[in-house]
Amino acid sequence: MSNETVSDTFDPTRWREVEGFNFEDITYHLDTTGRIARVAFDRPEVRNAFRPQTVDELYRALDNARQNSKVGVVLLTGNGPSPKDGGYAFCSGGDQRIRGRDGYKYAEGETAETVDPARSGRLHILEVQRLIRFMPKVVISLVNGWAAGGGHSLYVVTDLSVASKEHAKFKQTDADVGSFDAGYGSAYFAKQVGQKFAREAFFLAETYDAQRAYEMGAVNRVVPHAELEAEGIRMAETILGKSPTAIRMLKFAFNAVDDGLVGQQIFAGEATRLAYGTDEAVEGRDSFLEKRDPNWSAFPYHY
Ligand code: S0N
Repeated sequence: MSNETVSDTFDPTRWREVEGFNFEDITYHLDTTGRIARVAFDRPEVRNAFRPQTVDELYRALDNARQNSKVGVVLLTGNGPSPKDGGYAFCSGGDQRIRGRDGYKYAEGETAETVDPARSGRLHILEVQRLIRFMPKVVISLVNGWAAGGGHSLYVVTDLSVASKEHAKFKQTDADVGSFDAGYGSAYFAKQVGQKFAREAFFLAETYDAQRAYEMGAVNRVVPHAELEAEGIRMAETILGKSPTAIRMLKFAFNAVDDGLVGQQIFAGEATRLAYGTDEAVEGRDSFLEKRDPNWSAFPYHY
């Protein structure tokens, strides 16, 4: 496992690269305890814009973290600064250089004729948004620089956000480039900050800074840039001191009210899993397997 520095906020003594992925557009690390994952955009020369490959890699890393039963918290951030001009970015959204007229995103050398529609990943950043939303772990965005367009939507969808005092900048540019995230990126953002500001952010696309984001309740904390990842790790360690089941049920409870039947389904799935652990559910299973009527007499209708 390599632990070379990937970003100016990265402490190489805390992290080990997760082996076996050979990612090009992101980096994926676990901390030395194996309980915190760090996933970072790694295209600082384009302000961490995502191309289809980036989104594929992001999904794979996040899903790996989701399935790792030791990992309880995921930090999502952007590596940097840019070697070209020193600029900082969390993520500047979809890579506009390879955006096709039909909505597909082409890889280098691909054309409308050669692209495989199944691989071109049309709008599949939304699958990443849903993975962040639905994974049973806390996802914390560490906004180290620009959060623009689809990058703005990504920080919105994370559970908690910490912003760099010096470098975090926010700008919802979707409408500038003929794009619109009409789901979590806008409607859920409005739930966080209120309708008036959310509409202003999209309709005017003016830059707002970390302090403004904090005052609106869009980010939880603003910290000096040099302390960004340390603060993320501190928050993660605090969360890891709490009951995994309680944190999971709380996350899904917070989600449920905005996620309709899908939110109810996810919360209910966790409730069912908990119920399976009771003597009552065991009696139901055993009565079926033993081909007898269930005996519910030991189980109260009211506690
Ligand atoms: C981020 C901004 C404000 C930073 O400005 P700054 O610091 O002045 O830097 P620049 O000189 O502008 O940029 C430095 C270099 O980086 C390149 N670059 C920056 N952003 C992108 C980008 N998104 N795509 C490609 N290249 C980018 C610059 O070109 C420059 O390169 P050089 O040095 O070679 O000139 C500023 O950069 C900015 O405004 N960026 C564009 C932000 C933007 O409009 N993003 C796209 C918004 N739309 C989306 O993200 C789509 C949303 C989306 O993906 C989605 C939503 C819902 C459903 C599906 C989807 C989906 O498409 O999958």
